[in-house]
Amino acid sequence: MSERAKNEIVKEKSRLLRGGIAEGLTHVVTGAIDEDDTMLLKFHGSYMQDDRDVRAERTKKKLEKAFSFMIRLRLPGGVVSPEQWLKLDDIAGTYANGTLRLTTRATFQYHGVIKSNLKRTMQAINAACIDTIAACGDVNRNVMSASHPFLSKAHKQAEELAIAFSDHLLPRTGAYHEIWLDDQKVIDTAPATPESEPIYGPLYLPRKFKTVIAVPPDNDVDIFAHCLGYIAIVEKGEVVGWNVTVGGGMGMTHGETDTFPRTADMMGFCTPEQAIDVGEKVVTVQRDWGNRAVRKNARLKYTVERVGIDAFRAEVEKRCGFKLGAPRSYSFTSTGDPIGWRQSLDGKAADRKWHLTLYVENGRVKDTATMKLRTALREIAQAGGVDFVVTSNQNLVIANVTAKAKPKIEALLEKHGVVTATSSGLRRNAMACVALPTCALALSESERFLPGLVTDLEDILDKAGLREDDIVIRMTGCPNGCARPYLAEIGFVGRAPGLYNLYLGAAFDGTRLSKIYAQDVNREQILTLLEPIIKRYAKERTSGEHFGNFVVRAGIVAATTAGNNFHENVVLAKV
Ligand code: SRM
Ligand code: SF4
Repeated sequence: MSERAKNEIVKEKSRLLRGGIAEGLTHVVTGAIDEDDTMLLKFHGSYMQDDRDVRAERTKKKLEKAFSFMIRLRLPGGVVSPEQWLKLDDIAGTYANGTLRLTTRATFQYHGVIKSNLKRTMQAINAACIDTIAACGDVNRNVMSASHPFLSKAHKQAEELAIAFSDHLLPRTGAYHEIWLDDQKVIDTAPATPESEPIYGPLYLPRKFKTVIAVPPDNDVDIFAHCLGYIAIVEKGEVVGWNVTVGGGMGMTHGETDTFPRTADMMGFCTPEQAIDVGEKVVTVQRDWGNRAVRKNARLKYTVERVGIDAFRAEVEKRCGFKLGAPRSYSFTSTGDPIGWRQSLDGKAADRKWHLTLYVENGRVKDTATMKLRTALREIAQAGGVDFVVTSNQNLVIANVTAKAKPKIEALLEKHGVVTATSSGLRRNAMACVALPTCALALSESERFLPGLVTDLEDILDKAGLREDDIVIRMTGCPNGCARPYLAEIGFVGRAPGLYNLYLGAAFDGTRLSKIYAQDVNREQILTLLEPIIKRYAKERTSGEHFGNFVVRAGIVAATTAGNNFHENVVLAKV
């Protein structure tokens, strides 16, 4: 590994993530910032983008691209108070494009913030006692935990670990506070010893690093898609320890078989007291062993694939100074969110609070002519007395509702045309990444395309009598996998405008990846290909058999095994 990836040099020269960001913000002749600084900006939670809908027209007119910035919040555990909701909503209207975007990693994104408003927006976010530090970049990013922290004591413990681990791995540089907050400490994220990075070192990690925490039987966080995962082992309502997984990830590049999605390996069991230490050591092993020469192979999944789980575990144990236990038994049932009302599991029945999981199409909180979701949520926040929780499926939980307040919330949602049920089991389990017009890497539409395709598929499901069946469907506008499409029973990955690769056969509980079934298919071809499979599924499935398991059993696609042979045994359908 003699040569280093360009990002490594940018990080090294950055003076702990400062670079020229502060100065670049003052240049008024351009809406952009310097290329090296765009890399560093990610560590501060923001990406420079341009509106791709108008890119060609502006190029023709010899105008600069329509630059703006996406901002992602760090929100471990995903909970915001009504007061915070109101502030976040204000920011969406004042500085962003009038929408809040709930992400597949259970936080918020703003789109369309122009350079001259970037600092003000960062300050407004921090004034809501939320920050954006390390929401992106080569660091431990936002930590996701099971979507219902208020459901039981164990769920709360998962949220607490998410917050503690996220805080423990925050970069210690003072750059963030210096650039965005003029060194004003709004919340306690400012470092005690600003100018050293005791865990990361000056080069931070070779690549992004993602941590999640699951509470079985729900695998809503898609534990096997992430670098580091903790699975709660619960006895008598308490977490007695965590099974630890390492080496999952989704991203790949079309046509490059040395890049691939991978499900995480089980590394072992640790006690609650050991959890943060074990996670920190996983991070430091990846810091030292990760590939800093070839960025496309720099994620932890490639390190684990290269050295093997036994060698990786041995190094983590050596650094911890203790051995991990054998993994305890657990089982997952699904990766989706149970849409609708749900009551806390702990406590006396009469005292248990209610939680409403709202399906938010592709996570976009906005007002339309028929459905005023943003207004409804604003009014619910104004009334107070609830919490909001962003889920890892881009949905939103209105949490901690009393039995008395329940009908009021329902009435408010109804008043603004917000439907609390989904039109089908397919839509309930649908997710699409942002893609066009903001994502620089999008090869095709996703968020703006999937809802219509689901409507078309609903007609086919209707004919097969499957409208209410839960089937996981996900789409991304490129192979990076932001909506975890390779863990969907039906997955689409963008190839070019209007064309997608179709993947089938992932397990409903998130334990097995899919396989490619057809390449470069358009909307019509997708429907033609899926109709007979859906009909066959309706006729031939065994009791309780999920779609992904059926297509593997029926030999429509081969199974991707635990060995992650994603690119092997592929037989493409003829179109
Ligand atoms: Fe992602 C890059 C959006 C979850 C894998 N992702 C991007 C960027 C920032 C494009 C870019 O680099 O210029 C996208 C911004 C689009 C926009 O306009 O907002 C983007 N990713 C998203 C979000 C917003 C999708 C969504 O619709 O919700 C999700 C934000 C999560 C968050 O809150 O932190 C999002 N991205 C994911 C996930 C899912 C997950 O983590 O559970 C993955 C797959 C898991 C994984 O990391 O392996 C994912 N995003 C990527 C990759 C591929 C990484 C790789 O290993 O190859 C990229 C590209 C990159 O890093 O070079 C990427
Ligand atoms: Fe953009 Fe690709 Fe991620 Fe979709 S999957 S948001 S197109 S990077």
